[in-house]
Amino acid sequence: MKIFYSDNHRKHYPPFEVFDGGKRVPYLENPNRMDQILNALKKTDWADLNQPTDFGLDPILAVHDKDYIAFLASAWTQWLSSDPEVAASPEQNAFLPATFALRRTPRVPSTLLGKAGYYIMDLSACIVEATYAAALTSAYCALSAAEFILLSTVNRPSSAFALCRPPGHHAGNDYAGGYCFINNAAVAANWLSSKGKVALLDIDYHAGNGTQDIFYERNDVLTISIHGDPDFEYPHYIGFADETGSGDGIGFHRNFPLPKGTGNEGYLSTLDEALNLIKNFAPNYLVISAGMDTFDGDPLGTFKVTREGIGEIGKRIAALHLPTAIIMEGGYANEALGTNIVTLLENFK
Ligand code: SP5
Ligand code: ZN
Repeated sequence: MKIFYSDNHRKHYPPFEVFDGGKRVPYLENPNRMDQILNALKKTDWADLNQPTDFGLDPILAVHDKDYIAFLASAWTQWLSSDPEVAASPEQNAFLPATFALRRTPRVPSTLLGKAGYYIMDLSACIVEATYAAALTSAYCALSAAEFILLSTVNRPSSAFALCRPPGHHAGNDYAGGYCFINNAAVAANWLSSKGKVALLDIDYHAGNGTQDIFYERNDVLTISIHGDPDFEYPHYIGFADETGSGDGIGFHRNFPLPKGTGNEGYLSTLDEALNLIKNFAPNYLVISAGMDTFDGDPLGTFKVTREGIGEIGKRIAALHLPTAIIMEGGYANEALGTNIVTLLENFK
């Protein structure tokens, strides 16, 4: 199986994030996640690791606001030169606002911190020097996987895995959040949408709010997310069952919020509903936002999906026999992450 990965993410390693209650904790979305996955993939005889192609900025700007991308590109440098304390020990710092734009208006502030509260939705999208380059390369991994499934005509519907870090599904057109800066899966799905109908299924534990926002008024990309009910879980304000699209997009977004403690049985019966919607839509291409934080024991999740459950999820998605780009999202039980990803991907090789 074609896998697209780059080491460019490594220096994107903020020294902390902030949890509920103002608790400063080590950054859970860390480079070790990739090492766990790489080690497990290298033990298989089917993982074919490739560097991503540079697609330039156009496919990114087709999904993201240009002023937001310019903000991401320059935020760290500006932050560094704005404060001597940061300049004195940059490695102990991360760029984060403390004030957020509640129900914002279209007016973008002119100052760095004003922009930060406008473009960032929470305290886990920390920006450091290497963040923008890492986010761009991560999107190129997703685009490379999309290009591979588009071009490969050999042996039946093909699939490819984009080992993306940072993840993407919480990033919207003009905002970062939840460890995400550029929405890799949305960039890939939008790129594919010029070649055919696309379905994007998000199986990360958290609602794919960024993806939902980006495609909400479109009917050429069906977006579906299965996740912890936002009534109790991050991102809290979006991802409810009655949000089904607007304008031309009515009926082309679906959310499946599930209760705390959801296990294999509850998850798989919901997955079957989602897969039926995809079958009825009859897409040419499938993009999967593949978060592994539904796994029992994930430090950010409450679900009880087991390794066997993840295998079954992979099997049922693969049974659609669609060209499929699998995009890495979350998953923080690092010691199980490699095995879980291999268990998912085995169904697509
Ligand atoms: C890509 C992805 O999975 N992003 C998830 C970001 C979630 N950030 C929310 C942090 C809320 C912390 N709650 C701590 C609960 C620990 N039991
Ligand atoms: Zn997640």
